[in-house]
Amino acid sequence: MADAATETTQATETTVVESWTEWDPLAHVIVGRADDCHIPPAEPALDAKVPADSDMRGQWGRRPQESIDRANELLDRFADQLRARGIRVDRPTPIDFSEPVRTPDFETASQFGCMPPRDVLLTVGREILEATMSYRCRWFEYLCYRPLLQRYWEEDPNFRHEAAPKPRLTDADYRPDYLSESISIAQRLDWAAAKHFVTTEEEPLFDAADVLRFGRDLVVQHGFTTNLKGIEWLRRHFPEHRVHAVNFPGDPYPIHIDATFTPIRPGLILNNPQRRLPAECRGLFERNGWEIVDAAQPAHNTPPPLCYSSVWLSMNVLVLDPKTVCVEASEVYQAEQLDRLGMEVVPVELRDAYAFGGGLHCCTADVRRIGSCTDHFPAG
Ligand code: DAV
Repeated sequence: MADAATETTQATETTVVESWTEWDPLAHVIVGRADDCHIPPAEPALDAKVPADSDMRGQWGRRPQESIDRANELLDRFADQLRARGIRVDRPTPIDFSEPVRTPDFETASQFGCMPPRDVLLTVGREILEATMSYRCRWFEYLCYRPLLQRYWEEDPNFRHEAAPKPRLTDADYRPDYLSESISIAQRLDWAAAKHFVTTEEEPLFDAADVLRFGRDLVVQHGFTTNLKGIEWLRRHFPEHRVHAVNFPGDPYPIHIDATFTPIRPGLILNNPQRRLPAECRGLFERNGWEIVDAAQPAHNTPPPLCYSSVWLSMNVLVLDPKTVCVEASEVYQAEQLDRLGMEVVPVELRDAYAFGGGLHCCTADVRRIGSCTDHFPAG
């Protein structure tokens, strides 16, 4: 628990929403909650992500209470660790995820949760943008963040609260060939290399966790959860930014960029060695002297039970400032590598919360990092 003095300081602190990068000094952040988290019923985009042999195939419903309590214990402790470093931490307000989602276009029997705010909220400068999302079960997830966003809007006269157009998510958004239960990994890799993803180009779709912020530049993953129209929508929405589409052919389930490509500080990016950035996307980084290094191997051979994410959550780290990074406590190889690269490593226990939506980067969303809109790629 944060002590009373810390709480008081934080409560009286002026709210400023502003964050331009993944690494500027973190001052204010949202940390998700595991409350009431559900395994959602089958739907096209979600099914495409669940491997044929996964323990999640065919089951859905509320997650066991002990696992929810354990995940919340870890998330609360992480929030306290950040507060102890002087970072202001806010938490979302869960809605009833057992409620179905029903719109004129589709219906699904339950929702998901609000552990990973990173998937939903994209902070770019003085704006927080609610992503379209691409899963039906996540249609209403933004509601969990509305109490906070409303408060920021009232407290910070420069805060721009934006929401991307809600997508219709009819069957036309999803490719039927991904519905088969027996797609081989080789087939998936061929499709990923050909940029044949589960989402079609019916309408703009993006999850916020497919976007990385590098000051004036935004790097966006084209994959299952973000389509080319979603990237084009971001380009038109942020006319002062350069928006770069990237894809990672080695990933059979390309959702979210944050276990694949992880900027650590200006000039340094970790890249998943099984999902290397292809040559045609490397120019921007090479011309500007950025180093892209293979991330260390994960410490685990398998993800925890009932988890959507891969073992590469090892590289889903949260940078606190260009010299300090939070790494999951059991990910010893990733910690060693970052230490060797000159970072101070802060271990944070989170593995038992992975199943609720990801790692340290996923379970947070920036409200404020101290910095400005810098051009980190002056050579274009
Ligand atoms: O490797 O399973 C996880 C990303 C979660 N935001 C993976 C990607």
